[in-house]
Amino acid sequence: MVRERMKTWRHVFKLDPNRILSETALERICLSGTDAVIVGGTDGVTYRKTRELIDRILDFSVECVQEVSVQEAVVPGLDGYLLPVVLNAGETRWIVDAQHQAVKAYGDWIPWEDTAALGYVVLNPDSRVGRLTKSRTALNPRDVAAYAHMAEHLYGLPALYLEYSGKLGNLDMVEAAGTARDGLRLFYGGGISRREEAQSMARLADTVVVGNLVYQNVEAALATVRGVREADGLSIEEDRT
Ligand code: 1GP
Repeated sequence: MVRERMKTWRHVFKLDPNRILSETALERICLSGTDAVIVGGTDGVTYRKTRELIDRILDFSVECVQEVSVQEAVVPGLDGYLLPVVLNAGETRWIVDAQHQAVKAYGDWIPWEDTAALGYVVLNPDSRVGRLTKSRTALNPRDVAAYAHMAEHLYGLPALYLEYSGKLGNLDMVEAAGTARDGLRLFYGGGISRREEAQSMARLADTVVVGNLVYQNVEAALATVRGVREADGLSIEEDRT
């Protein structure tokens, strides 16, 4: 079950079907020791592009799940599917309507045991996802803590995802969510560009997500895996490929 497996993820890479990644870079990412690769994006996500990227990732043994933001782009047969639910979205489309349409369209074919919702709180108003969802980002740590309580106790979501996409997050906000949650898994994503940043976030969040850096500096992206392992008191061999 993806709900259970995601509890073991400390570091994940998020790869965007709409961006170009060389074979060498993809291989290094998949062999990096990360716990999983999430395939998903906000712009220009099509079935063809998603399928092509996923087929390339499936050449490796790393766990690969799809984050479904466009229902037409769903690729069958994967390890898992994550459905974002943007808790602070300004439009119901991103909270319930898109999910309703997807479930209506796919009906009985949805592998529920391998499908989980991710409760997003989008915190960067300038990000593409922030603009698209019209998220209410003027939040303080108490707001974020309340979302964590709601996600866990009202909605029974398996995970809350603090999404700073493109910008490094405020540690107080991450800490507030981390303190408020109990069994809920806390994902953090946004703006990680160095090993030390990954390490700091891994001390506050359960799962650290690295996206953009993969396309900017693959060497630095690989170092974030080591940063997260170091936060756990582990070390992995330097990647010299
Ligand atoms: C994006 O949270 C992820 O959905 C990762 O953010 O691209 O800024 O690393 P970055």
